Amino acid sequence: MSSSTPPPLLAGAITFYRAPAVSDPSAMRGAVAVVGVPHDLGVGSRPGARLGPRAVREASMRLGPLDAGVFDVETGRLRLTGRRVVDAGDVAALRSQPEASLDAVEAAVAALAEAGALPVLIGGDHSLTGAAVRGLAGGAPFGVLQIDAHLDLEDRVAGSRATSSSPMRRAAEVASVERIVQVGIRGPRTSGDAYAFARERGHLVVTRDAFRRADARAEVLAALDGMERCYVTLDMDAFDPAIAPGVSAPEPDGFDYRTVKELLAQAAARTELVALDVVEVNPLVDVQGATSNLAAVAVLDLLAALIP
Ligand SMILES: [Mn+2]
Repeated sequence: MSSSTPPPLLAGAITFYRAPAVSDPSAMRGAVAVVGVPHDLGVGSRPGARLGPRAVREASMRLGPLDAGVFDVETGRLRLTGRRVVDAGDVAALRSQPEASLDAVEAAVAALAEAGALPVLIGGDHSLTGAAVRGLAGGAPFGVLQIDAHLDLEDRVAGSRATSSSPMRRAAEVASVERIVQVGIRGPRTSGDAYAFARERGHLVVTRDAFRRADARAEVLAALDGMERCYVTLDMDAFDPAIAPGVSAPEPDGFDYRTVKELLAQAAARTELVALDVVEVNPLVDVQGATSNLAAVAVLDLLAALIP
């Protein structure tokens, strides 16, 4: 079927924005490769993010395929025609084996980077980010932009290093990870130890409230300008629970969509993206698919900012 005659809206296999399903990394050179990570063994309460990849793919099916471009009504231009997007399937998360599942995430990201594809991971709980960052450890140094309600810097929770409260701590342990920028932080679940660790390691921490100030936003942009390469991790709990209720750890007073869209576009414009993940979509506590839809749209907008 040619790209000029897309299939009817409710026909066809469910892939990310109807992208072609491709499983061989060597066939993904230069492409954006979307990978699902159906893993949620890292959460402390409210499981269900393992169902996130399926829900986000399903939500994305109202558009696409992207190879025909997406008309941008703001600029009057056709976007997303300059780069191939493929759906690389799911990482094989293993029942009751969080460490082995995260090793599989690391291997998948390493294989995609080696093949010259841009990995875009759809979670899954936030623990996947530590593994994905490790998968890029062999390449050039990069910074991390984390958009999240929580610092996620706990070394261990109940003895485990593989929790959704630890991914930025795991990322900080990777030698090729330079500065970490943490935006949107709020709520009572950040410990003093985590905050002290962020300060000692020189992270830029911008709370949700601070981000209302122009000087704090300028600091974030300056930090992005200081990164040649950047890994972007978007935890859906960065958004306000009113628009993203389907997350494991909701916190009031989150971002509106426009704020996050602009931040993602600024990251795309100011650094070279090495990978993106969108995590903590939990369909079991979502309302009418609102959070899945928001996650799918956020990735589409970031890709539109990246792809001419
Ligand atoms: Mn998080």
